[in-house]
Order: sequence, then structure tokens, then C-alpha cells
Amino acid sequence: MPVSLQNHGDIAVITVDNPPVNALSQAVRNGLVSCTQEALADDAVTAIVLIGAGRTFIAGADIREFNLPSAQPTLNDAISTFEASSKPVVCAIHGTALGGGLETALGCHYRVAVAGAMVGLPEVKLGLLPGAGGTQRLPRLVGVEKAMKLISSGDFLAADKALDAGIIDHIVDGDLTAGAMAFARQLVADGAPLKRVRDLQAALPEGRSAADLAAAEMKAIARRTRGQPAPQKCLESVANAVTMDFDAALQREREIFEELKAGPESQGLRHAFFAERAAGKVPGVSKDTATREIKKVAIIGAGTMGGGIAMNFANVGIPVTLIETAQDALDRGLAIVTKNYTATVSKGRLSREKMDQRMAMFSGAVELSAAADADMVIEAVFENMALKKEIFSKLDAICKPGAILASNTSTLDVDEIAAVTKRPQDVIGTHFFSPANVMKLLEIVRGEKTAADVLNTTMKIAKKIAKVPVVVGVCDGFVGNRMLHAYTRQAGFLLEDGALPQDVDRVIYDFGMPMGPFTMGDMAGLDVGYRVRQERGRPAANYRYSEIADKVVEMGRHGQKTGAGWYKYVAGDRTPHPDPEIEELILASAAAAGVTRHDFSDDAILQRCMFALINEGAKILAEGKAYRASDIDVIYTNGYGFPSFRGGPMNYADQVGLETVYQAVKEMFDGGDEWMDPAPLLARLATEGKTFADWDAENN
Ligand code: T1G
Repeated sequence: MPVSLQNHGDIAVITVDNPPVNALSQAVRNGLVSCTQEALADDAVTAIVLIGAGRTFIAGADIREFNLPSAQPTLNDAISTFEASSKPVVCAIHGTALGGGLETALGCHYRVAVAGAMVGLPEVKLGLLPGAGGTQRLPRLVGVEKAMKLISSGDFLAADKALDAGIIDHIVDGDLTAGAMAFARQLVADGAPLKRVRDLQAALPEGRSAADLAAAEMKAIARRTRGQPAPQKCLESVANAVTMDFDAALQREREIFEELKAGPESQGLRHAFFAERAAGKVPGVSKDTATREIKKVAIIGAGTMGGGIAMNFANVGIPVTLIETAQDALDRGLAIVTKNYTATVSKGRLSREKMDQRMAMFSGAVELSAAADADMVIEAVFENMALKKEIFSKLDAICKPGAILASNTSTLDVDEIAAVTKRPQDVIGTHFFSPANVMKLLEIVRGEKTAADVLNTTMKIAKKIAKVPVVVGVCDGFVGNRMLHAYTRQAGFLLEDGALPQDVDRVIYDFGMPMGPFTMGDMAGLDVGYRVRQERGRPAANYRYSEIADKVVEMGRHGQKTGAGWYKYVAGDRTPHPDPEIEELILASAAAAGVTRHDFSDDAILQRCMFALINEGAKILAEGKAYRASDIDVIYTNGYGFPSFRGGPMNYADQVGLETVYQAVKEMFDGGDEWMDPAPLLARLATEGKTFADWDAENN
């Protein structure tokens, strides 16, 4: 039974036991109602304690139920049984009380918690609003202004902050159950009132109205939440706590909840939530798979990437040795690290003391032998296969048995690197994204011979350094960059065919990406891609090639770093300004290529770029270079700024419909664009009326 009732003398203790996080499934809601009614009917019971078993109180409604029709009893029904109780109900919180969990707690008369507990209403992060009274009860406890901030951000509060805010009444030292029962007994002994939160008033700051508070908060979060309806709805619903009576506002809250739940943005965010957790499940790695202890790390190469990678380990207290070939390069690398930490301290996001603790984790060396006692070595040198092979061959001779040898390569063949060692089973790819100390995504490249415990250890250490690990297979560009090439290629062709950089970037920005491909290129440096294209040479003649990007670089326009790229820049200002010189170049190139330019609708621009991304993703999936379509979504939402409210490129494709995607890709291919040959998997799923989510369910 997920909910049980046990009397301890005159105190009835109702325990929710629904692992792993006591989510409020229908069975739990049923149990809450029946156990509360049983306790109320028992004259020997003078008070009720509600508590969670296992590691946490209730972490919210069961998100998995959201794709199903709402079932009785609703959470509001369960909560009102506590609130209407004639006997004091004390909620005892440990772990997290989130979403419906906190709403349940707010329906109790009092709340106690252990010091390490966290509370919050994170529904907005799922594209929802608190749908069981949170937008009505929280402002009645903490005031409208604070409730608006908490609900529109979804931030968690630690127990002491929740105590200060009035969300909890008491912090329990020692055993929570005993502490909560003692608190309840004291209420009975004191004849304390039944504090029904619904009967309180939602306080406003002097001279402010709920409407202008909502407007001010919306203005503050507009850029961060663009494209998402939930934050605005959260604020509206909290404002109703002032202007409407409780039951009417509760009803309105539920209506808004159902509207948002049915919308694409919430579907996307819920998909992203589960996708990130699914990515942690890897074929051949189970909870019984061994791990290797990582107590000391060495990073080869103290450049921007090496320094950033090293910071991740120092940040969690793992000693890290930065290894360079010369003292001046090492000094430069350590100086970058110091500069990064100093910048964080100056923004008030890190204390000076913490910075010193982290810097103390660093040591430096100018010979590879310093890696001899490292448990994990991450090579982060220049993207050159010969150089990497030379380093791995030396590391093979230097490093202790069992050390994990990882390469930060962004495209090269990890199996080829592993082959120069006598321990290919210990070799793996750890593709960090720049800036490595900031970006969450870590592509873990599983080599043919990578051992399961090496993979498992790398997944775990990735989580320890607060990364989102996704396992990918060996291929050119792995998953993220391979798809990005297809996307940026089509963006380039769009210029020749009739669009301008600012048109494409506007459409992609409005779609929800942090920036369009041309602004992104100017930021990353156009010379990077240019060098790769020069090394690779031209594709086969039947594959379209646009010379525009090469000409831009050959004009000395490398992007922001040279003050001009696709756009021109004013010194010290990153704002991209369209440049007539680039428009002239585009027109001339199109003429030289014999291309008749024409206008594009925003939708056509979006389809061209996004469908190229999706088509390549389908090829990657079919080749087994990603285990799931949802893994590809996790890569894009965590490594490329793809809007989570769309779930990721593959989820977006499911929302658009694979038949639509397939037909558009096929049309481009039939129109002569060899790059857009439809992925057979895309064609098959489209023909069968299936989705990538169906494919994931059938193949995992
Ligand atoms: N529903 C269903 N499953 C959930 C879940 C939930 N709310 N929360 C976690 N899980 C699963 C998760 O998928 C994973 O499963 C396992 O539990 C461990 O999670 C009406 C509408 C609580 C901070 O948004 O933030 O209430 O992979 O790996 O890192 O107004 O889970 O093991 O099979 O994340 O220790 C609001 C979401 C819901 C909280 C724990 N609540 N969860 O983190 O473990 S909407 C939330 C979390 C709502 C009401 C509204 C975290 C956590 P598996 P985990 P963790």
C-alpha cells in the first residue's frame, strides 16, 4: 500500500511510501483520502502527522500520469480533506517537498521539516503552474510578491529560508517522526488554532497592486522565458489570490493547469525531464557494474578547453594536475583558470575562500610523467590525430594500470586513438563543450573496446562534476557536431538561394535558440570551420558547395574577434550589425553560381534548417551512434541551447509530424540537394505513421 496509517498513542501517522520519490499517483491520492478519513473517525486520535517514507517527502504529482486523462480523486480533493480536518494536521518534511508535495503540505495546518529539506513549486519548469492550490495558498503564507518570484522561477528553498518565509513553522532536530509528533501533541496541549492557509489574506506591498507586481515580474523574466506561456499564467493565477475568492481562483487555477498540460511547451519540457534521466541508462551498464575510484585527475593541455575541464574537477574537490609542454604555456593556462574564478567571485557567485579552496586543488607540470599516479587522464590538446596518438602512446607507458585514458576530441576516431595503447579497454572519449566549466553537456564517446566499468565510472564522474552525460558512438562529429554541420550547411545554402544572415538568425532566434547560425559562427570564429573545410577538401561534384563562407574568411572577416564576420561589430560591443558588404558578396556569389535568388517565408527558413538537423539525427539513430532519439534531444537542449520547451529536435519532429518532415526533406533531395537524402529511418517511421518516441520505446 503506497499510503499507510499507524496510531502512536493519540497521534495518527499517515505515511506515503511510493518509491522513488513518493510521487502523488492516483493510488497515493486515494490512500491519503481514506487514511485521513479513518484517522478523523477515530476518537482516540487527537492529531495527524503526514510524512514520507524513504529518502524524501512527496516530490510532486506523478508526471508520468500527465499524458493520461485526470483521474479521481484529484489532488485538490486529497488536500481539502487535510484542510477541512477538525483535528490538527502536521506535515513532516524531509528531502524535498515539491510541486504537489508542497501543495499537500500547504493544505495541512502546520509544517515542520529537518534542516536539510528543500521545498519548491517547480511546475513552471515543466511548462505548468501549480495545479493544486499552490498559486492560492503560497501567496497567503509568504505574500504575493515572494510567491510570484518563487512560482514563476520554480526555485527551491532550503528549510531555513522556508522557515523565514513562513512556509514551515518549525525545524526538527533529530528524528523527524518523533519531532513532528511532539509538535502535534504540543498543538493539542496548547489548544492551538487549526491554521487553514486558505483563510489567510494574500499580502501586497504597500501601494502595489497584484497586476503591477505581475507585470514587473514578467518584464524581469521575459527574455529567459520567451516562447513559453507558463510563467505568465503562473503570475496571473497568483494575482487571482488577491482579486478572486479562494474557490473561484482554485477553479481557475485548475483550468489554466489543464490548458498548459495539453500544450506543446509542457509536453516538450516533460519530455526533456524524462529524456535526461533516460540518457543515464546505458546498454551493458547496470547498477551492478563496477566503478573505478577517481581520486586524482590529470589534464593534458592547459589551453581554454584543458583549463575549463580541470576547473570542473577542482570545483568538486578532486585534485587536478594540469600538464603542458612548456612553463609559459602552463602559466598561461593557470592564469586563465585564475581569471575565470576571479570573474565568478567578482559577480558574487563564489566566495574568495571557495576560490582559494578550488585553486588549491590545482597542480601544474611540464612533463607527462606527472600523470603517472592519476586515476583519470583527459587529453585536451590540439585536434590533430598524430599528436593525440603520440600522447596516448606515451600515456600508455606512463600511467598506472587501471587509469582511465580519455580524449576530449570533438570529432576524431576514439578507436584509432585507443589502438595505439595496450589498454584500449581503458580508453574513452569525453567531449566537453566550450566553455567546458560552464556547458552542461558531456558527450561520452564509447569506443569499440571501452570496458563497461570505464564507461560506468565516466558516467558517474560526469554527474559528480555536474555535467549531463550522453553516450555516443564513434563517427565524424559524434552526434551534436555532426548534426550541426547539416544544419549550418543548409543555412549557408539559404543565403545563396535568397535569404540574408539576419533573416535566418531572426527566424532561428524566434524559434527559441539562443542565437542563429551566423551570429553563432561569428562568436565561435569563422576561421575554425574554414580550416576544417580546407583540410577536408571539396565534396564530390554532385554535392552542392557554397563558397560564400570561405570568401568571408578570406576577406579577413573571422567574426567577433576581428570585428567583422557575417556581421560587423563596434569595438567592445557584441551586437551584430548587418553589413551591406556581406549582402553584396552573397548576391555576387549567387550570380556566379548561377542561382536565381527568391524570397523565403520564415517557416521555409525554419524547416530548411531544422529538418536538416532532424534528418541527420535519424541517420545517427539508425547507425546506432546514439541509443535513443531522446538522447539526441538531451544533447541539443544541454549543449546547443535548443529550447527545452520544444523537447529537443527529435521531439520537435514528432510534434511537427514525421510525414511533414519526410516530405519536406524528400522535396529538397528531389530538387537536387544530395545532402538532403532522406534518412531511411525517417522515411520508414513517416510511412508507418510512427514517431521517434515510438522508435525509442521499441528499441530500449
Ligand atoms: N513524477 C514521476 N517520476 C518522478 C518524479 C515525478 N514528479 N520526480 C522524479 N521522478 C523519477 C525520475 O524520473 C527518476 O526515475 C526517479 O524518480 C529519480 O529522480 C499538481 C502538477 C525530486 C529533485 O517537478 O526534481 O506536482 O529514472 O533521478 O536526482 O501542482 O526528481 O529512476 O526511473 O531526478 O535525486 C512537480 C521533479 C511535478 C519534481 C530528485 N515536481 N523531480 O532528484 O532523482 S508537477 C517536480 C525532481 C506537480 C502539481 C504539479 C527530482 C528530485 P528513474 P531523479 P534526484
